Amino acid sequence: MAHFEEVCKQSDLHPKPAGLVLQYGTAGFRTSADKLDHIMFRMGLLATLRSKKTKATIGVMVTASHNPEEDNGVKLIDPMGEMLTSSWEDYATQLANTDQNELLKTLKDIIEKEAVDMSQEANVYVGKDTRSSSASLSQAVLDGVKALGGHSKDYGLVTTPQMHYMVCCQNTQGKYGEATVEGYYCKLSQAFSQLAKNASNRTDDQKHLSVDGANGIGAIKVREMESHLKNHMQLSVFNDGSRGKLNHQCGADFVKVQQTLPIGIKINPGDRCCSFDGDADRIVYYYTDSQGDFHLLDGDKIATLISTFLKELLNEAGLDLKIAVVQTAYANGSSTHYLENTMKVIVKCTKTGVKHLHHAAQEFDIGVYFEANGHGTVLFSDGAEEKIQQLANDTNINDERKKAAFLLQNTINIINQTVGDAISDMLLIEAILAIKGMTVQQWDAIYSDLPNRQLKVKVSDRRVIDTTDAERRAVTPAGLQEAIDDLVKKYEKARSFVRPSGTEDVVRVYAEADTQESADALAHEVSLAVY
Ligand code: NG1
Ligand code: ZN
Repeated sequence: MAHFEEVCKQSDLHPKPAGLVLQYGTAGFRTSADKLDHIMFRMGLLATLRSKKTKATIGVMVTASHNPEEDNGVKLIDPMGEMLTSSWEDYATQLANTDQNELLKTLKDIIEKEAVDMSQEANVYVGKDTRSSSASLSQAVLDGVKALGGHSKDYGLVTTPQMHYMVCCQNTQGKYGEATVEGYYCKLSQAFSQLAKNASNRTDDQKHLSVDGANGIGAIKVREMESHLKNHMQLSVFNDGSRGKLNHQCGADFVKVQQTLPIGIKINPGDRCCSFDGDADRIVYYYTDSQGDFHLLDGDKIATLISTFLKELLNEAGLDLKIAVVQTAYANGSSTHYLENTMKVIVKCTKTGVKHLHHAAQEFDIGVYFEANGHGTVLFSDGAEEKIQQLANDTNINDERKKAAFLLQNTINIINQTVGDAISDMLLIEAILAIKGMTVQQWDAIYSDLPNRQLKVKVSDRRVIDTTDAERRAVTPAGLQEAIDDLVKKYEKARSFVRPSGTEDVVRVYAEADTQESADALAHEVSLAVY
């Protein structure tokens, strides 16, 4: 077939460096940008096949999120805006690693195995972050789509969650919203202004939020969003890419892991601030107190705020819907304790990686999921959305129930249910704080975090560590878990675990304990046990 000849011809322009082996992991492919041209071309091919197979539009996002500017990466987005299904992750890895002269054979194997109808039309949406390498790499994706005869739409610079949103909108025939960046801003800003109506008069100070854009795409997009929010919010955007380097000493990952302010942000004690990561799918909040001490409100605090708000609304609305919070092993022990024992919601722990949390959250009427690093969202089942809709349309209910149903309806609209979204999460958090008349300090005081520490350990082969129980226990190498258990026993309120990173060539160590000194010491001792 003519397309296969074209694939051969074009793939010679995107050659694979000899000996390079990469794996499609939790965050797709991610490595230094100079190794990725052939990967991008081949992911254009794969996205085209996936589109033919699903008879739907598929998304491709070129980004390496919070990694340094020199890196890049790529992720495929499935029809409902979710992460690429696991069985196709293997095809992605096969295609990425096959030698130049075997590419066609590998491609044909996938076509045969999946019985892809090659006469079916294919549509692929492509987006990219602000990295200097992203322009040529996203062009390589477009080349791949074209070589196999697919149609593509280049969204240019967008956040990762915006790309997920576009794909979902397109495949649900506009039911989720309009598949344009403008449509995204309109949907979210309308929901925000409806929610903000329920906040008592806010001062300019209360409307003010400082945003660290990580010198990335989020800074550009939050400014575009702001113009749609009229006078409902006042943003000061720092690290907007005009001077600093992407993710360098700034952004959500830096702030969370270093537990400190990002570079370049000028704030007063008590000011509410947040940081996005490099592709704006994560957000963390923070402030400094009058002593200059830094206070972080991470994904766990965000999940607690959102689930408390939703639980209260469900009570007021008189709706019997099951709400759960999904976390990972990195969730602070205090948050899990508070959610289970004070709020009395179901808490589930899954393996690291958004797709695991997303799937677990789908099992409930309302599933709030957040990684401690600030990646998360809320999922409403179809049944839950219907019940809320019905109640909002019911003319025979009292004003309190009506108001709760209205707030729930607009909460659904402000949330990007396809994936964690810094801009959408920020708007929801701001709306909740405004409606509850809560300061960032009051939010922080809901529970106190256990002091904690995260470390990275470089080992010769991180795959020798295998884990179980949602990554909270190591099964190999022999003796490691016993050594960790012995170290943990030395400290109060302590917990520690190790796991191989899915995105970096390191082993991650996490420890928490009653004091920062103990958490630091435990993390250090456990990292020595990993060698
Ligand atoms: P790894 O490198 O597997 O720990 C990191 C984050 C994940 C997730 C992915 C994808 C931590 C501890 N890990 O995974 O939560 O966000 O990156 O970006 O934050
Ligand atoms: Zn990200």
